[in-house]
Amino acid sequence: MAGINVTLVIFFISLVVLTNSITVHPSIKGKFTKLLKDTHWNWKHLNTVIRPHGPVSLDVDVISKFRLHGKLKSNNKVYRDCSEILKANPSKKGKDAVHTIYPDLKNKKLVYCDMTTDGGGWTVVQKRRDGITNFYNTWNQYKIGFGDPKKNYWIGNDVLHLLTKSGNQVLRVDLQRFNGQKAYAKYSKFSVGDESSKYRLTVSGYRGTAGNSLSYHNGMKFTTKDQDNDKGGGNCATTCKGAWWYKSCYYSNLNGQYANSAVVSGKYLNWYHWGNKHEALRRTSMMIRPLT
Ligand SMILES: [Ca+2]
Repeated sequence: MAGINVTLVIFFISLVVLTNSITVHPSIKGKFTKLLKDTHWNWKHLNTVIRPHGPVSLDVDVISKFRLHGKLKSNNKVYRDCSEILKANPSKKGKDAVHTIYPDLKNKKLVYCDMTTDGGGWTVVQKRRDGITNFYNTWNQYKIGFGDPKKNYWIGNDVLHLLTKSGNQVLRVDLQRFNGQKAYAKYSKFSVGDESSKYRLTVSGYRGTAGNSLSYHNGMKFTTKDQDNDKGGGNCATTCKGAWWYKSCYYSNLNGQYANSAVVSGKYLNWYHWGNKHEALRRTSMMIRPLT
């Protein structure tokens, strides 16, 4: 008898902020009490608490000692990614900005949305602008993500898996040299496995102007300085000062060390086939959106 599910749809909620939590406005409690009455059970509404961020959950204690779990559908919309945000809000086209997304519809993540490039709706998963953010990080840091979506960041491999597991995601990589030249690479298929697969990369369907420096990494596991899953003798993350789907070792190294000029060396952020050299790049970004 316990664990009865009720879906309560309320289109407008007003929130009153209390000390450590947010409780539902009395108008909702009234609707909920009515719902309980209509079930002909001996319910008595004692408490309603919702979490301030994410899909709203509701706990209600009842006098019969059963516990009732309900769901509130509010007008605080929850979006899985930037493409959903743009679809629901076409006026955001052309306005790149940081947004909150809910890749699993539960946990939030701050990301940068590119609403301009190639029609917009892109969720940026990697961005390098300058050298202030360290990318020579551990497995766990790459797992959860790090940095600042406004500047330099890695979205996190768990979220990358959640966003791409449906198998219909397009990847776009944008690159800029220190002399200002730009190029891009687009892949019609991009997905990253879960942690048990070591975030294995699946990528195909290249087109673009930068050259295809990612297909070499197709099928590879992710490697960090503290977890060697590559095909090379040593640890490629240590050798190349980054973290990537290294093989032995790379044709792309977008999480490599940041240089302040176009130096040529294997440890910097690089997309080899753009010029066929290990020239350090000034700016990079990787972003995804569903194939349409
Ligand atoms: Ca190795």
